[in-house]
Amino acid sequence: MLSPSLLFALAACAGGDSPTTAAPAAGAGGDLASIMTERGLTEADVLAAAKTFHPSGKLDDYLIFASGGHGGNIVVIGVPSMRIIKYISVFGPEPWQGYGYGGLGDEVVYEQGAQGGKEITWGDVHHPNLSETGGEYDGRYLFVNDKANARVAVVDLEDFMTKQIVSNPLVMSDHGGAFVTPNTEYVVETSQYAAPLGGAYATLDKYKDEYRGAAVFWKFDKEKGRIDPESSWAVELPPYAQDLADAGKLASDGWVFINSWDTEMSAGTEGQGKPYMESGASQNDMDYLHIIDWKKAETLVAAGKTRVVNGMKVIPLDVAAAEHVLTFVGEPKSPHGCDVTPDGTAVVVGGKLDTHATVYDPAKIKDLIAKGSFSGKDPYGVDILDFQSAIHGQVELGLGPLHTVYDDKGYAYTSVFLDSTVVKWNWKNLSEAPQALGVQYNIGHITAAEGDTVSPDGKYVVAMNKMSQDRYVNVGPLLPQSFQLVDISGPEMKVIYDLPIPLGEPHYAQMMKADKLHTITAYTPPGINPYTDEKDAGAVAAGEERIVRNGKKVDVYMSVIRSHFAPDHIEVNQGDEITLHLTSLEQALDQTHGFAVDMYNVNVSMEPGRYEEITFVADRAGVFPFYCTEFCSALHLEMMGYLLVKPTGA
Ligand code: K7E
Ligand code: CUA
Repeated sequence: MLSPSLLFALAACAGGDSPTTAAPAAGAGGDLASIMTERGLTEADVLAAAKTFHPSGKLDDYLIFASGGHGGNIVVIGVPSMRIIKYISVFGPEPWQGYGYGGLGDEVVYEQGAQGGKEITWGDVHHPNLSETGGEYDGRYLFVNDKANARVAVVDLEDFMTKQIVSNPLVMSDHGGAFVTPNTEYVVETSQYAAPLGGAYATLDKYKDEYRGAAVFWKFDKEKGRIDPESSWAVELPPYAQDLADAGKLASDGWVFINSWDTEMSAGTEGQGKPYMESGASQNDMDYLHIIDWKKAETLVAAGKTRVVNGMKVIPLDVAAAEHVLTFVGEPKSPHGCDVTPDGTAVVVGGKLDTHATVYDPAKIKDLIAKGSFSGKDPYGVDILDFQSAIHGQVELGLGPLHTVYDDKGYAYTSVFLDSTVVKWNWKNLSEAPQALGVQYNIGHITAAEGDTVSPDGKYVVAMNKMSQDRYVNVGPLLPQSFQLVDISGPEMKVIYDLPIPLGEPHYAQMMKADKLHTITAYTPPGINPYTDEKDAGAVAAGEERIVRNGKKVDVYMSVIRSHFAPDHIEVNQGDEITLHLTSLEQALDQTHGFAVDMYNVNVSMEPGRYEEITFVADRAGVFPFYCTEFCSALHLEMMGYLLVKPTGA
């Protein structure tokens, strides 16, 4: 094995501009210097490779949980290798994980995920957030929002499965979510485009009177690992197109900050020749940063100062304004990101149509509210704080600053969209000159190692780029999104890896130390229902397999183990309702089977020890092989059976 110093020496001697000094052609083997020459690699390239390359079997230090955008899923990526390790299906069916093809997961993806009685089978995943304890990622749960259909999902990180989807009963689309308060007391989901609350109807000329936003505080039960909709509540907001949001922590715990960008209350042309929203919503010099005192809101909810809309308790806008549960402060026009610093003493808001990042001071904000020192009121009676009195300062970062993340040394890293840069700057000492790193291209979002906790790690930032025009082989007009791993450990930032993301636009990600996970390798004892975490009443041990017929209802209690299904022969009459109760008797690591019934759109994944249940009507007569879809053993092909559906009248 090459020592690092030898590797760098080789790299150095092969660097420079004179490829002709190259030694013999590298061919299949070759030494480092000749390979560098042949491939046109610089010393910096080789260093980047050494920082990211993982020899087979070496594990990553961090995991990124990235939104899969319109894919409706989560992408799990190792850092620093940038290897994709898993997709977690959330809002749409996914065949390999057997999610949405007849098994128990159908209840989550189709029933819980329904909105207003409509089955919805995709999502626009925006912002994954990990559960926190004391402001640190605790490795237990992951929450994501679906902007398109105003939903929030709960993923259990013991088995990386989506366990719950809650459908927002108030708003039609969300954006500021799913972010958590520092002990995961709440998973917060705030609206994006205003609409009458609860799915009501009103024409656009009633926009100011009847259209509203809302901040929903979903109560999370850490013991059960589920959101408790009964104990959840919301704060009614004006129709200002609320945008990104974040929860205060440490010094600012108890507060939530939400951007907005349509204080003009433009609703587009309205078919009346008014300006399009892009211009209508960009008239005012200032929009409003919403400041919510959620601890005070809790006392109002407890005191019954709410009205119920579509089943959810809502603190009405006038009550929220009068009690200062909701207060505003101006923010430069059309802001986007809203990111609280690790110590909670500042909130950074990105400008979008402004070249600055604005640093708010929550201590000043609290003080102004306590003193009743306001500079005005909005049309809904919400008090507005004086902008200059509420900020620590502003820093010029370039064209289109969006999102901000943090390191362990007091620096902020902001994605600057139009300039295509990551800008590193000191959020305390605003006079220190910012440093920009070009990325490829049009960075939208950004994530940092442990970046949203009270103690970020530094080391890595990932630029989540919207455009990738010349980075990969062209694969047609729909290009992949692109992640670039940035090494921030030294005095200068460096891009050290490019990863294409070809399944949707990732809108955010969080990066957690991998050793915080407590994943299981099997469901123990066999027969655990992953949605109840308990051994299911329908589970069987070896020898208990059976078929129970009750009129037209047939229950099949089946075991699954290398390399057979027992029973492997099921005979029913056309029109019978079949329920298959499947128990994997496996406990060994990685011994997953699949179970698919040909022609019946039935397909589940049987991880070791897992219980699955599939109910369907045998409405098509014929002979239908069922088989294992994972190459699980040398006799995998033999792991099959027959479903015989006898035609009516035969
Ligand atoms: Cu910058 Cu949700 Cu993409 Cu907004 S995040 S779109
Ligand atoms: Cu079990 Cu293939």
